[in-house]
Amino acid sequence: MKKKEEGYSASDIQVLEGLEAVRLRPGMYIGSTGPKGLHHLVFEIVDNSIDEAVGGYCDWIDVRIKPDGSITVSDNGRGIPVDIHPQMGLPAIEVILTTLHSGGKFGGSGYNISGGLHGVGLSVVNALSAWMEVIVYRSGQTYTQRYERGKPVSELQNLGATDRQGTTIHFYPDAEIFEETVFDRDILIQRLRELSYLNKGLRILFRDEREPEVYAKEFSSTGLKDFVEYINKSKETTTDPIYFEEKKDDVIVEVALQYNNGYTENIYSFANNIRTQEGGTHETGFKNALTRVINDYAKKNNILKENETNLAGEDIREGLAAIISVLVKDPQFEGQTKTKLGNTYIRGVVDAVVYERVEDYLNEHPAAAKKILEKAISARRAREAARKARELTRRKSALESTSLPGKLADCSNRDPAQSELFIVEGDSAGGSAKQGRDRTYQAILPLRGKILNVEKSRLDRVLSSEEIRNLITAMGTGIGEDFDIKKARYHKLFIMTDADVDGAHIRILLLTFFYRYMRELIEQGYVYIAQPPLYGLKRGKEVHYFYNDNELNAFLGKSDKKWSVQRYKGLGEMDPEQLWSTTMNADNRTILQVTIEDAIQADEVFSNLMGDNVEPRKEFINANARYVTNLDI
Ligand code: 0RA
Repeated sequence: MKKKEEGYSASDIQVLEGLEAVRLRPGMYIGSTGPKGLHHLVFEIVDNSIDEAVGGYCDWIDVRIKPDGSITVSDNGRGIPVDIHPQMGLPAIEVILTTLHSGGKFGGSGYNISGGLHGVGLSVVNALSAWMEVIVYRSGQTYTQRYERGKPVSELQNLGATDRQGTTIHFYPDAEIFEETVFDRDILIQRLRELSYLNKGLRILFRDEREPEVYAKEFSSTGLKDFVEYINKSKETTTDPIYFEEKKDDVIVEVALQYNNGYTENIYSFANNIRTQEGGTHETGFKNALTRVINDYAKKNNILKENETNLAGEDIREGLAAIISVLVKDPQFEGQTKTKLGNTYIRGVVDAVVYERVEDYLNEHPAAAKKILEKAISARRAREAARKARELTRRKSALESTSLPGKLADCSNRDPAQSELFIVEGDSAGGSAKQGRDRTYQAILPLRGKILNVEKSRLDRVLSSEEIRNLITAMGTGIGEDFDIKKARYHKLFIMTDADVDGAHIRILLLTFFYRYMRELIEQGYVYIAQPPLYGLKRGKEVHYFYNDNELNAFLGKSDKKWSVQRYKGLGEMDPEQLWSTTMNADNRTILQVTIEDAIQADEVFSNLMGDNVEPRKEFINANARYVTNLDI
């Protein structure tokens, strides 16, 4: 091809500069070079296949981790075009794989994924791969080409006739770029399951071929109805799923909702298949319509008297699980984590669809309507009781505002910027921490573990617990509308819990509490998770501490000596000196700062803890504990 004879043309140089920029600043394109960025490579390619499916060109996608740890993503879509691109004089596929396009893609469904970290394009994955091979089945022919670190190392070859159609992309991430190149099967599976629910009729196949015994899974769903049932699987449901899909003004709106007898709301919203964690106009439209339509129904049917005040949205959403998925031509993603849908016209579109379809449902299912209303009315009663209790504590704390909780061992320094508060699980660990600390700048507040009985209680109730009130007074900021970060008595706040399920539980509760009532603490980076060691190795006077299994095994693998190994199940097993030297001493401790994303995650986990069956809940805590332990900072 021309490259050989003419050297680099201007457009070639631009191309190489583009991909070089990606390799120089990978974080700008995929968020991070940690595990999150690594898995994002796979999702980026899968998103392209999904786009073919949304456009109606493809009905299966196959994702594999190959025995060597590389990834293949195959689909039966139209195949990436291979004809010569008129301006560039290169096959279109080579242009697509070597040029940075901003957002908008050629072809596809028209509902492009272009927000957040998504939509950066195949060329970014190519640039960050040690190698990539593409196979295209198109117009009865098979084509292939190989790239290394983003550059073609072979020409596009025709391998001959085929009756297949579609694309296979095979790649290995570049170890020069990523901290680690080992894929986590569960992360891939979670997103593939979600994508399968979001795209009904699409088959998604997954294989992990790294072990001799291959792990294979197939996802195929009838859509959001299955999704909402999956979310409610550990709950006792009180209605059947309500499901509808409608296209209005070029927007495709799809909704499923189902009530359970729990106390939380679980709303998951998506725009163009991307999870909108921070909500946005589609979620607002849904909530507004639901509140109006249920109040209107209640008044019309005399369940609420004409002069009675309306039910609040939060009353109507107690025990609600719902999925809202929209496809939008020009999605605008906003917010701190770029996961908030911003297009204002979407609110009205979703509102109109939801009002009409839920109204029809209520009229046709009076028994279900009655149950929904009974639940909302009892939620309102509980909310009003909680408000009275809160006002009481507010007045009480105003009276006692100068007195700090008796359990708090405060520090002597009065400068908040230099002061730290350790919230410690259990009185015995609290005692060790009090003895071990540097009392000039470290304060200790022990929490009795079991007060924080998250299950089956609304967060309002948690708020009325004495332990939580102690925490609020110790921080000095107030909560909710009264919150004032300038009054914070400490600028570092450490959550220090045991390395077991109860500890994870308490951590999730505290993060949820901070997220909902003291969010700015997290936004300002005041909140941390202390990292006590998991193991201590002893031999005579020599001691080594390890913070995870990998570190321990690496050390034991290199050691020819005999060590006595202690696994610390709780903080209480460490004496004050150990706790100080391993976990609290600012000169050598490891600390993890909590990000707003971690807190959102914890808030979701918290919501799921409220299930009614104990077993699934335990599994859930175990499976999700990592969200609040392995913080990606
Ligand atoms: C550009 C244009 C067209 C399709 C694609 C790219 C495409 C990309 C990927 C990535 C994985 N699978 C894919 N399938 C298709 C439109 C092609 C046309 O108009 O025929």
